[in-house]
Amino acid sequence: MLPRLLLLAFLCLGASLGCRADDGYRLWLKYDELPEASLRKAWQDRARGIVVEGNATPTLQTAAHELQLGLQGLLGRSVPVGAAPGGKGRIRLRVAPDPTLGREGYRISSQKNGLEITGPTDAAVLYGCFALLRQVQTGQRPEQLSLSSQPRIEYRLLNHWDNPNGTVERGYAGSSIWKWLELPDRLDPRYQDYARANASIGINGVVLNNVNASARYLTAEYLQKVAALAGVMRPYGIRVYLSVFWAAPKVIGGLPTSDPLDPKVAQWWKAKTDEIYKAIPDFGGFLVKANSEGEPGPQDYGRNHADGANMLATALGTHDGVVMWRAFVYKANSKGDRFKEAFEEFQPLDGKFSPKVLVQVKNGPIDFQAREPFHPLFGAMPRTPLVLEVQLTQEYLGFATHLVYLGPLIKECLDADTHSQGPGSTVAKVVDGTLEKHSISGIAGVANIGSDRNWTGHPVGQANWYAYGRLAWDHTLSSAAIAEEWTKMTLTREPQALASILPVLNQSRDVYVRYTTPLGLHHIMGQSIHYGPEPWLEKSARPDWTSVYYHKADAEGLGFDRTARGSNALSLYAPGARQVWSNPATCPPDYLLWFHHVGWGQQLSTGRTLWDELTTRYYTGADSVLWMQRQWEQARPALDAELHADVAARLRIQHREALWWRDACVLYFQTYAKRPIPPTLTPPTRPLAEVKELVDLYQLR
Ligand code: BDP
Repeated sequence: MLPRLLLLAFLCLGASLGCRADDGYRLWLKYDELPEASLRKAWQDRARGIVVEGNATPTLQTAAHELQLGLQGLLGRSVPVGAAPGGKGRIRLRVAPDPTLGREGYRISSQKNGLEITGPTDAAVLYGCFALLRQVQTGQRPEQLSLSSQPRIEYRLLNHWDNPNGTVERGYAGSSIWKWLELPDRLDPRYQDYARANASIGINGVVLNNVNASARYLTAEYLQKVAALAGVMRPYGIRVYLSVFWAAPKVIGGLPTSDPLDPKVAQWWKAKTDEIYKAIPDFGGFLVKANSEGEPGPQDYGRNHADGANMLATALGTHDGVVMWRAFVYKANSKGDRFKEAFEEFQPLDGKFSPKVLVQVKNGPIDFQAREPFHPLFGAMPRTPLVLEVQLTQEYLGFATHLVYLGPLIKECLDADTHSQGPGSTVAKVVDGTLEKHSISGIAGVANIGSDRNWTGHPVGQANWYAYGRLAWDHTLSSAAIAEEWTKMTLTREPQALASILPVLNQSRDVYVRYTTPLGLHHIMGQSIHYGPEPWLEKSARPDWTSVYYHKADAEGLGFDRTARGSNALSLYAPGARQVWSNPATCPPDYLLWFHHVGWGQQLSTGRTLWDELTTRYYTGADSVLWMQRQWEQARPALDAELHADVAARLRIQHREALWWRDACVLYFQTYAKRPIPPTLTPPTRPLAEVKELVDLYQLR
């Protein structure tokens, strides 16, 4: 009797604590009891027990355990694993060949006695279990449940930019979650929760370390640590990968060179690769940043990117791994337009890469700006599988302070039409391999994850991790549908609160663009740390790290002329895509200053002059943050108090900083435009000099 009472007391305490203490650790895998009794009952009838059929592999056991954990929480009663196969209300997990599902697709079907989750591999069944939990969590009913889904992209990776010393390059959520000093002896329980979260959205690979890589990861000592992490990930269908330092044969191999065509170098990589596969038989492969931003690479020896990538592919030999070679390059002393550089280096190499190589391309041609046109390499390398790289960590989007839901940004790139094989040749079809008939395909998200209790710093940063995974699995999902799923699983299913929160998520990226870089402005942020406005920046280690290089403000107007009269970067796009942007009169305003130098007094398609439109966007953008605050406030009754207060506080900072961006940019560009702020707007009350000082404060100079 006593234990029962104690349990009751614990539950009561838990329930009362539950009113305040949502620290975000559980992400979208909340599994709190469904509030609706009838819904609970409907699911309970179909979920009395879980049966694993056939060989209970570690992944199937993991799947059964997760399903049990989830259902017990959501339905508020015990759901045993291993219930009698003949019993009613059982959920059967079964690996079964199904040529219509690919390797990782699942099927959930209602049966007379319950439900069945099947798939051709145990990982597929695991994905099916998470899909079923998602149904329950988002409040769907079980009657006539029939679902099947398979991923459109094969390699769905997170890229961590984590360093051996625990720092995270461009990380804003604490330090690295990988505790290299403790590995391989101690496995932080967090690794498993990380793996659960990834598996729940179909991520099947993680690159553990920064692309600006340390050679240390390839030492025998570190490979043991990597192997320990691989052991945690394996039951979740996740493979580990490493970023490699090109000069490793010199730094840790004692060779005098890293020339990819030197037989000793090739032999070193071959032996190293064999050593890795001995420790980690399902190792995923290598990610390489070479001859970029000071990193060494094959060009140091007069070789090209294909020489380097192919040598590594040869080292992989028959091991089941791939090389992801990054196309994020721009020459150290370039005089041209940085927009064109990756294209000029990589496009001529199309057809020269070996079959195990994928070239990894950022979504846009410059560098993860709040809005970029799609990278011109998409569609222009039909004989090479291209990995789309997007950034989830908000390096250029307000760190972990600004609420910016990235679903629309990722989707905008995936949906962009390259016109490479006529209309409808979207980036998504290039990336998933269907357009150019590739047998391998990949997508990578630069992780926004750190040691903060809630993983991502900003609570809504979790939605970006979630949305990335869901789009990597199925790029045809809408970003709004994903936002709704995430919000229901993570925050609330209360209809009024949803009606307040969802527009905030869906519009947040556009709002951010408006108060930072409207009309196609780009790369005008604070130097080095990439935070806050610094449009006046004119001196840096290289011209293409300044702001004036990109906005080109002068007495006449604003914007980078990339037409034939200017850098002609537009010529890199297929005619159909180019046509959309090449005429300033018809170019969508969101991309205008990416491609055109436009006169201050020029009338835009919006009916306003450039100057008036620019200032109006800065003002409406900053004002929209107040709207976001009001919407968030309305959702308060439905949300955990602590979480609500946290986001509300961040929104206050966001508004202050939106005003900072607005005033900095409007006042600075006014020094060129020499026009008054439109009469409907209230001019900034502080002078430009005062705003400039704020940057110094943030940059800690
Ligand atoms: C830039 C980041 C830099 C990264 C680089 C990259 O500022 O820290 O190393 O991208 O992607 O945006 O390699």
